[in-house]
Amino acid sequence: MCIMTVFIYAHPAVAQTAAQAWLKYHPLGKPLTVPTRVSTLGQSMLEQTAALELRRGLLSLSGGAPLEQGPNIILLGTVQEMRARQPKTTVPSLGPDEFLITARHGDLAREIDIVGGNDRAILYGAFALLRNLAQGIDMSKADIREHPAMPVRWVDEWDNADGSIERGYAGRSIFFDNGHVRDDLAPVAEYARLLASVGINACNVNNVNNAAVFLTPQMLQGIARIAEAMRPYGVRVALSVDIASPQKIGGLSTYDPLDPAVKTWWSTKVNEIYALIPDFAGFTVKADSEGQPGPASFGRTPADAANTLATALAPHSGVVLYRAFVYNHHADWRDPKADRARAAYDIFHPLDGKFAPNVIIQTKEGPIDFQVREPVSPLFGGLTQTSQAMEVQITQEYTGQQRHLVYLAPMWKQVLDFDMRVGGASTPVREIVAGKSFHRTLGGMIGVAGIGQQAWLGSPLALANLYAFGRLAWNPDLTPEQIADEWTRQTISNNPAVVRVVTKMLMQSWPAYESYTGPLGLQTLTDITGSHYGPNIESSENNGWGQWHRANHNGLGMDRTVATGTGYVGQYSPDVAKVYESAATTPDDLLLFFHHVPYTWKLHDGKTVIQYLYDSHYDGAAQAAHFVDDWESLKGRIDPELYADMLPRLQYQAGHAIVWRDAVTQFFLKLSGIPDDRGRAGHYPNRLEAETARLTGYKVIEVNPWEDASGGKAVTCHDTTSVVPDKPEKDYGASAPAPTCAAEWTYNAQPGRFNIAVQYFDLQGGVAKFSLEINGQTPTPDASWSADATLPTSHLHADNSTRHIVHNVGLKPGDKIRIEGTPGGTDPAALDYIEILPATPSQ
Ligand code: GCV
Repeated sequence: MCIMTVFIYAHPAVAQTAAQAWLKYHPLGKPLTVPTRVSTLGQSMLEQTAALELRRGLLSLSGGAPLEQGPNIILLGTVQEMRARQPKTTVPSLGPDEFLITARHGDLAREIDIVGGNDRAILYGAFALLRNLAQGIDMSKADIREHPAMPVRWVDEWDNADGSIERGYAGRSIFFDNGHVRDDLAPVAEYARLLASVGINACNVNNVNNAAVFLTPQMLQGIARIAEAMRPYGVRVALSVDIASPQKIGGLSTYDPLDPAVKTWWSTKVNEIYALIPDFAGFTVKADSEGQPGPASFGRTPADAANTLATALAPHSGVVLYRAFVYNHHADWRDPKADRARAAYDIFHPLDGKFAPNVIIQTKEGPIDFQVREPVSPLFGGLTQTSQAMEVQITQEYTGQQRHLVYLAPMWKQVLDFDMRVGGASTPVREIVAGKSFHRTLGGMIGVAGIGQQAWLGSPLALANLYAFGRLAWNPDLTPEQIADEWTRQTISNNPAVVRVVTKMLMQSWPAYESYTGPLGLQTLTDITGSHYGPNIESSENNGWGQWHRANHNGLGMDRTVATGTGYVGQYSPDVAKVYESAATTPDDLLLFFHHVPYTWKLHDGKTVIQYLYDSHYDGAAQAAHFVDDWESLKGRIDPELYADMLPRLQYQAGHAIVWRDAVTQFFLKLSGIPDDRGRAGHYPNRLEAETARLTGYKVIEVNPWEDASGGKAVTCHDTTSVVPDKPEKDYGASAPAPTCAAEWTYNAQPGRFNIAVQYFDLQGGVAKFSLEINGQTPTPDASWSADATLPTSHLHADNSTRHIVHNVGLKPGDKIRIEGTPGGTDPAALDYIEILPATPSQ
């Protein structure tokens, strides 16, 4: 028997650390309920990592108290090692990644055993013990046995070799820069710690688009360094591959997956990879999709392509994650039978049973593309002889891009719990992807993470999504509330009042976002051909991308029924199809995904669709404003830096929710011609439009799309009268002095104290400056500000429409309210309106 005790622990000096996320280990302020001497029975790398992590965590949780030297220990080992040490004790057999945490109390010593079914399970057990301790849970009588629900628990990064990240909102890549793997991979190791702490076991490091360069010998050397940085945490590296690589980088004249030379090329390449990275996890493939090459060019199927790769990987136990995200993005929008939602099932269902055993079909949770709400992809029920994985998006491409608080676990959980009723039996998605329903050995969950150099996901609360993804992939029976509670306790505070507020905010955030961006199954009403961020309702129509909502003067929604529509509903099992085929039985939150109905269609509670659209947008925006109040209630009770970091983000969100609300309600008011019962849509009594002000220098312009500005118009401090989409505005850089423009109104209502909300456009390419004066005087310190945010789209658009509030300003009839705007760079200091609101103190 050999008990190894390692005393030395060196803290790596890393700029970006796991402590910026949930591995903070705040001192508990009370004695720990476990021993703090940590010993290992074996010498494997993962066992040693587990010991180091425990020492590091215990030291921090105990507030720096020296670790014990006495007889009490936490003992780590595999099942075999524990059995050898304690022949008289029964140590149960454990599966891969399964662990036990058991407390024993002898006469002379206390002991916590962490036993793993393999080395990695010991690390998972160590993190589980720390997770519990960090939440203040008494572990002195620990008796925990856990195993992951599914074998494949991967994150995918969409990082490009140049260091940019597709759909990433947290700065540049931690892996790549300028065509190479970065020299400093310390943040990669920190990322692996984070991933391992929630049981994620592989990371695909590159974008599914334009992947060929990642298989060059020079790049593979770098990938091997990434694998080395992640290996101590049991996180294996995978790569996205371009199916045309044999031609693009291999010099072959074809990439036909059935061509013998192509097959040999892949086998040789795979052998080269495994010589460098013996624990390489496998390949992810995006083919015949959104311009990526694929087997269809040779009349071959996805199974032909996947199996060629799988054959090359099989001798090394590697897997192929072949994405079902294959569709025609040049669909005919005039064809009422065309339907992008059908594509995955139409293409992959006929291939069921034709894939090699180490192929997993990776299907996005819904049939379109990570919209704020979609039904569950019918393909989960359509592959019973093929392993499957569900792909979700942690990076918030269509859900607010981390500028909006949107906790996605409740959405993922609904999908996991959805019963596909295959063969009329209970087959929830969580059991299908775990491989249980159809007895598959592989399966799992993939999260598109999008982490970058800016504090991992850019916004602190967005990290709850990365955490929740790992926890659900480990145990899909956890509830989103439980996960939010765990995350908050580890990240922010164990104070029950704080936990209550943060958990409530997280839980309310997805419903809120849905209600102001795309309720009733309309999908996110965003700029489909552009940023995927702000509203642009018609952008999804009249093009081949297929994210159609079919809104016209009479009604809206897409008819996907078998009887009269695209037939998509028929892809579900009969039990599910029966519910969706009829508008009367379809749940309201998916009504418009499945049915085209008149605006006056009555929902289940009797409210009309149009009135629901108005109400939900006003309620959602009000909810976003409440998040600010909720957060303000935490002042003095949480870390001041976190408080100060999050507050302006939530204030921004509250303003942008109003932009969304007004765009969608104005749009449908005009299209339907049916007024809002409550008189709100299109009526803004406290608003003074910039185009009605006395303007000095400012010019009135039409905003495109019109609904992105109040009344469709704005003013811009440029000598142009129109704005060319996505072309930079005139540059007022160093050479030309920026003019200052002004908009002035005379106040004409009740005297009193007010907040003045200024709605302006914060464009890229420079920092415009604004100031507000009352009768020539600056009323408050917050009356001057800079438009210095980084927002999408280089022309006036709801993407960059931003609200600044000047608080608690005294006004009386006859007062002159003046806004001065000074362009900076290509930002023309454009203004939409001001709004006079009841006063609140500034924070
Ligand atoms: C990586 C959506 C995104 C694309 C992404 C694609 C995919 O279309 O907008 O950026 O490409 O999904 O999942 O492949």
